Order: sequence, then C-alpha cells, then structure tokens
Amino acid sequence: PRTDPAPVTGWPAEFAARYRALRYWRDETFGAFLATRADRHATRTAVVGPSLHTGRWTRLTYAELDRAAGAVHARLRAAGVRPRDRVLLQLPNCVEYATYLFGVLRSGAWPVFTLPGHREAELTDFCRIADAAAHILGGPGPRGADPRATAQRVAGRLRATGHVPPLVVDAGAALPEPATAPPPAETGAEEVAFLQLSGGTTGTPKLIPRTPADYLYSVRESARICGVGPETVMLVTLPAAHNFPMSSPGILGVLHAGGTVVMAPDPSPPTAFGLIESERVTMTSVVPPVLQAWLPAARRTGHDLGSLDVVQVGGARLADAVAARVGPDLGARLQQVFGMAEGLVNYTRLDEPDDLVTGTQGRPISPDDEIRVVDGDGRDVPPGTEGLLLTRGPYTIRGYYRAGAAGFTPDGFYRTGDLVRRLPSGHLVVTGRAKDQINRGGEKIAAEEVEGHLLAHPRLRDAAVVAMPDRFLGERVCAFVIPDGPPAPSAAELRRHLDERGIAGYKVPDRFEIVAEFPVSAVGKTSRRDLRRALTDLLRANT
Ligand code: J2J
Repeated sequence: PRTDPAPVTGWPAEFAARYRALRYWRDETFGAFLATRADRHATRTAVVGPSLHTGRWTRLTYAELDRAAGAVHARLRAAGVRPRDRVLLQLPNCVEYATYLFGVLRSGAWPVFTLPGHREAELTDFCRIADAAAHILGGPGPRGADPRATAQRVAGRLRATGHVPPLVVDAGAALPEPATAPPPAETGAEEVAFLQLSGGTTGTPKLIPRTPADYLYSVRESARICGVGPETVMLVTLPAAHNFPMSSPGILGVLHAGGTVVMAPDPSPPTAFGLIESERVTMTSVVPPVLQAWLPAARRTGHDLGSLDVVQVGGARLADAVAARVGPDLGARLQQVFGMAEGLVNYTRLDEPDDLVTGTQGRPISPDDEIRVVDGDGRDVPPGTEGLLLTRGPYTIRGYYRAGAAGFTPDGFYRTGDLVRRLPSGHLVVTGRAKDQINRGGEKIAAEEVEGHLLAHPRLRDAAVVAMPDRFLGERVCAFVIPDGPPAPSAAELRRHLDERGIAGYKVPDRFEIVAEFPVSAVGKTSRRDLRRALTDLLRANT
C-alpha cells in the first residue's frame, strides 16, 4: 500500500480566514472546474494540438475535453489509482496533456508536474519523495529518448532501494468509454491537489503542494490582469508543466475564461509563427531566449502575426533593450512576468507606461501579497535599494512537501533567493540572485544536485557548479572539477558519466574546467556558497 500523503505546512488559521473572507479562496475544485466550463462553453474549442494517440493535429471542444478527462479518470481508477495518490505527469505539449491533467485532477490524485526532459535520476527522486502510484508518459522524449525505457530504469532503481515502482500509463493508448467514468472525487478546495516542482537549490528536489483555493485565486486574477476572455487563443510554447504556462494565466487561465489553448510541439520560429497564423493566436508566453530567437525571425517572416496581441516574457531576466524590441518587431504588447512555482507572481499591467513595462518585472497580483526586501541579516533595506525578496500571501506556500518549513522565515515568508529593487509604484526590478541555482534560459538547475552527480565519479576529488554568462541563454552551466590525481578524466568522460547517472540534458554542464585546485581567488572560502560565488565572479570577469 502507498503511504498516506504526509501533512503539509498550511496557512495559519487567521490567514486562511482572512483569505476566505476576502473571497480569494473559494470552494471551486479542479474536478468541478472543467465540468462547469463544459456546461458553459460546450461547443467552443478548448484545446488544439498534436495527439499522441492518433498522431494527427486535433481540436477538442470543452465538452469533448470534459468527456476525455472522464475517460482518463475511468482508466486510472480501473488501474487502481485512488484519490490523493501521487501521479507523475510527464508528457510533451499535446492534447493529451490537457485530457490527462484534468483526468488526474478529476480522480482526486495529485499530478506531479515533471518535465519531458527529466530522466531516471530526477524521476526516481520524485517517486521516492512522493511515493508515486503511477507515471503517465507518452511520445518520444527530448533527443528521441524513449520514456518507456526510462521508466524501466526508474523501476530498477526503485526496486533496488525497496520502493514499489509506479504503474506506467501510456497516454498514447486508446481510452475507455467515457460512459464508465465515475463522478469526480470529492476532495476539498483547501486540500492539496497537485505537486509543482521547485527550481531547487539543494541536492534533492523539492515539491510544492498547491491547493485549488490558492491556485485558482492566482489563475482568476491572472486571467483578469492579462485580459483573457473567450476570444483568447493562447499558444503554449514552453513545456506545459511549467508553472508559467500552467497558471500565469496559462492553460488554466484560458480555460477558466472559455478561450482556446494551442499546444506548440516546439518554440522555434517556424513552428510558432506557423501556428500563430493558422490558429489566429492572440497571446503567448515565452522565456527570454525564445523571444530573442523570435525577434529577428519576425522581421523577415512570411507568416502573418497580426493576430498576436500580447507576448508575456518571464522565467529569467529580460534585458531592457530586448524588451523594447517586442512592439516594433512582433507588433504585440509586452508583458513581463516574474513568478515562481512556490506562489508569488508579478506582472507589468497591459495599460502601464512603456518605461515600467520594459524596465521592471512587474508588481504582485494581490493586494495581500506581502513583499519584504531585506539584507543578509533579515532587516528591511531602505526603499529603492537592492535586497533579498521575501514574500507571503494568499497563494504562496508556507512549506515544501514533506520538508517542514525549510526555506521560509519563522513567520512564514518564503525566501525567494532573488535580489530585487522595489520602486515606489510597487514594481520590482530583479537585479540578481543569492541562491545556489543556475537559470539556464528559464530552466532552473540546483548547483548542489549536479555537484553530487559529478562527485559520484570515482576519479574526482571536488566539483563546484556555477553559472556562466551567456549571450543567448543568459546563463549556462560551468563545472569546475578537481581530479583525484593524473590522468584527469576528460570533459567527454564526465559527460558520459552524467549521462549514465541519468540526469536531464539541460543540467549537464556546458563547460568543464578541469583544474588542479580551485583558482587562487576562490580558495580559502569558508562555505560552498562563497566558493561558488568567487568562481562565478571569475567567470564573469573572463567573459
Ligand atoms: C528574473 N528572474 C525570474 C523574471 C522568474 C510565471 C513566470 C515565471 C515563473 C518561474 C513562474 C523571472 N526575471 N521575469 O512560476 O508562474 C526566476 C526567479 C524566480 C524563479 C522561479 C510563473 N521570472 N525568475 O520562472 O519556479 O529566480 O517559476 O525565483 O520556474 O525564476 O522559477 P520557477
């Protein structure tokens, strides 16, 4: 039998009461969410995209999506999946993403939002932490990887440590008759409904418990702030599992409002521009490197991008100069989004003046988002000066899943690890980061996690993984490694080692610096963090 989900650090009663009284938190659950929309918008198009099952470009109305979600629920139930079981959801962008997402939610099981690029190292960790009952997969993974083969390796690793492997569910298979669907599970709006992934800063991943009450508040407000309505056609170019395309306002915000979600198989200009033209896309969300690829391509494209109204950019810092090109090159309005899967999301508003839209990362969704900007000792810095961002509010978690309150202040503020300046208008400018994380074009990589995998190599004595500035991705991953004496393993050998460890491709260092000792400027540092900081400074000075 699976373990019960461990208790989660929730909001203190007085905060919960306030959020309820202000109608931030409501009774809607995800099971009801889709059914209500299916009643209201039955014949409107909900989701468009490739289908894993038929291999064809597919359109689902709200009624069809609801029926398909019911069939997924029936299938999961027949397979023994029960409410509150944890289920890894690992699919590329396709119509099944939506049917399986809502099918799992309807069953009351908790989706764990893994990325298509995650491999056996990450998946095994997620299975162990969440004691996953099932793993939904399909399609080829990145670089042609077969997710079924990966799942088999996960099963081997889990068995070796006495864990029960999850049941594998192929989302490309035919579904049972929706008529056999049980009614949606009766779970509460303030109970955990899914686990989102944290960018992470430590050796083991952290999972983020979110409830319908808190998440749907952020989704409704995001849809309102971003002007999402029944006429919105949203192109999903980022992996759908990311919190940004899921909720800011993302897939859920668009379905909330009766609009249409278009699943892009990849974010390249030919694919994205072709879909913008053929589906009359009005809005999309991208990370800065994707935008940087789009801008020059848009100037010479033959595709009609005239339907595009809003381009949201977030996940990593957008340079002000690039921000200024969105209007001229794409003929769309820019919206900057600075968010995090733990909660807090900031938007520049669509009617704000250009200098705020191009020069800041926006302001919080909610009047009850509490923002503190503090120094290293936790004292508030003077207004307008750089400091560490702490936040607390109606949709920001109070603790990670099965991890207590590490990463939070005693009074419940989440330590974002981001360095910001706060303007008198409340807008935040992201000025840097004070966490052991690399932001590789929006993908977050915990330095310690990669170091751990490197140190498992028998011939390395030490390893420090840091961010390396990069024109396109903002940052790439650089590993400084000290061999255990000659001959030193080559970079190719270390890449092979990491491939065997089974880590996601985006985490594999882009560059290896094989050194006898850490550089002079970095030695004598008392903590790993200081060492990483010195190495980062060194790389920055040399590029
Ligand atoms: C600088 N850094 C940013 C930005 C995120 C909407 C949008 C993004 C995310 C996301 C999200 C940034 N400028 N505009 O969940 O709902 C960095 C910060 C932050 C971390 C969170 C959403 N936007 N960041 O990126 O959980 O360092 O969420 O703390 O993946 O990304 O990463 P993640």
